[in-house]
Amino acid sequence: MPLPVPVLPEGVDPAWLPPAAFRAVGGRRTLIRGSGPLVETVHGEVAQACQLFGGRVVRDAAPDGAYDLVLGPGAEDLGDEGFTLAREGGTTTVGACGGRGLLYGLFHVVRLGEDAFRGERARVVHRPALALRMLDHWDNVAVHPVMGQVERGYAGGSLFWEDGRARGGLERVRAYGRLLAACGINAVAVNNVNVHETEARLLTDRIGEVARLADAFRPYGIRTHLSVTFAAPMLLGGLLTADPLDGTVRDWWAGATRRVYEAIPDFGGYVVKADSEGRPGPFAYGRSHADGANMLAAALDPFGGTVHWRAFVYDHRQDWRDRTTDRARAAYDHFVPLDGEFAGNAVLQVKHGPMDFQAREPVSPLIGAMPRTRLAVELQVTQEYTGQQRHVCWLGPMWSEVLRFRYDDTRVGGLARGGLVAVSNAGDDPFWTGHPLAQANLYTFGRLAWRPDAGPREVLDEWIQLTFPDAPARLAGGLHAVLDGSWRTYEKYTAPLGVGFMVQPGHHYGPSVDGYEYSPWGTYHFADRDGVGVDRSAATGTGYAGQYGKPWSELYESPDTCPDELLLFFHHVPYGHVLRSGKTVIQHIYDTHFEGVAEVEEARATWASLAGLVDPARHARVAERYEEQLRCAREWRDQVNSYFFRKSGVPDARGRRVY
Ligand code: GCW
Repeated sequence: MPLPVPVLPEGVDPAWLPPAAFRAVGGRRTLIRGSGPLVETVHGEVAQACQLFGGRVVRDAAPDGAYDLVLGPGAEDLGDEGFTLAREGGTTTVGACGGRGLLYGLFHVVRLGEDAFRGERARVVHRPALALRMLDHWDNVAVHPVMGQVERGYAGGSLFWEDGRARGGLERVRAYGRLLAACGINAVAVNNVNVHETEARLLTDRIGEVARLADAFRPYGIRTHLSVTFAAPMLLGGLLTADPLDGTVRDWWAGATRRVYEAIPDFGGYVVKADSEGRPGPFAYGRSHADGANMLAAALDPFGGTVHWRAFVYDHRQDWRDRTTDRARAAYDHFVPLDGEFAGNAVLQVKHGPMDFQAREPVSPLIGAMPRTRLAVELQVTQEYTGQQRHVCWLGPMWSEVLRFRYDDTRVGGLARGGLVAVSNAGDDPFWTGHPLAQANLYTFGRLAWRPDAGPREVLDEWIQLTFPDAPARLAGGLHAVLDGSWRTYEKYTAPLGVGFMVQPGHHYGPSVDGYEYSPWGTYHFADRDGVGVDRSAATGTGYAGQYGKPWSELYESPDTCPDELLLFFHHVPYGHVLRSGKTVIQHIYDTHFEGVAEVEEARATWASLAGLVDPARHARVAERYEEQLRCAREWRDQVNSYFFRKSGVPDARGRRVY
């Protein structure tokens, strides 16, 4: 029986799967062959498309030339997720040996639209570069007094949890799973890595609620994961310890995990934030993070599950007077000595930068330094430090730079054998992501996880074509104009030259140059009357630059060779220091801040000119957010420029207004 396509609740935006995106498929004759639950999903998709556009879908007949599209078992083993695509003699053929592969093949045809049915196509094999393409939701079940329901969430409440429990109706969760499958995502963690007391129970007596979410995701090939607290044996099991080498603790985890699999046979595994920002962990027992991760890996192993152990471990109670401790060093210092000690089903999940999702950071040196460990790289789709979905900031180019970064001869995208993970930006907002254009970030993440070397601009093209299927060239051009350079624009009007963290403490929105300067979080810029930046060189600084292999360690070591955009991350330099661009640091600060605001003004005008080409509700929502982005960008410009003018006493060479 074909599985009906989830029905979007009234008023919810179809994002990149509007009905019109299915026109090419829906107007044709399709044959579907094979069996299994995901084949029923595929059938449901094609059947609905045919209903809309007058085509026809047949099951399990012989492929006899009467069909425009044949979706069915392929000739070779491409794993569960791969598929082939070819076109010959007027028939387009998708071959796959797994249900997921067939579904991904169908969505690929949808992306191609009419092109899928033109001319001839030599057979091409499509296979994801990374087996795990995962979204972590920082959703709380109970609304947290400080963080709200979704920690760092800018898109309303949780898609999963409402009034303290899993939502009653899960049609929207099914629709979310469908959107995710259409961009290649295959795993979701349904609760915050900061596991509070209510959420801890999802592992045990409340696992039934997680099982219902898993049921909603399964038809679109998505496995469900759960964040758990390391202290669970004490909190939930009444034990007196959570020591990972203690027999009773290990037994407790084995039993709890067995019961999880009784409820969710295809459960993906656990996500753990331990010894990080106050969360419990193995350090309390004098054990290593490999001991902690391996205990959970052992509990999951009989069932094929994986533990995602986060490497975000640093001292968040640092004394700002202490210049010897460098937060950027922490993950490497903690984890590199453990290389080779992690179990085969333990994945070390590493943030892409050494600090914390700033608009500009170097790529974490840890990623290239653990060849005997399965690593997953973690990105942040939710825009905590990049405008909180009030600002347009398309992160495709940033992620692409990260994924293409080469340590010696291997790219990050190749080192991430454990997968690519991101913190989701979706919530129960009618546009899913608060800012309608932030949908592009979610889509781009999925596609880059499938193919880390894909060109981000082409991915954006796909998103535009799917989301606005009948877009005239002027609309597509306008969308590129406002999105393509938006990350660089954001970088320009916020913290300069890689220094980071000049944000308002706590909520992290808007400027506060010294907001984190005297804090315990390890986030400093050290600006004084003579200069600014953090000396992280090996020769005179914290030694962080020495955590890279060559050529990076050498390149970052000297201000003469360090790339401009990271200069203040690696070096403390005088305001008059001349950048590789030929400008002084202080003039660069002034210029980029004026430029950044001018670029936002231009983008706002471009968007205004697209009225009439975009549906009015979406147009209005974006227009309204541009007003806020511009207000905030001006605030950034004036605070940052004034701050550095007052510190340095050096006026803007172009005499513009600085306060
Ligand atoms: O960026 C910081 C956020 C925290 C978050 C933490 C983490 C979930 O400000 O809100 O906690 O990172 O990644 O664990």
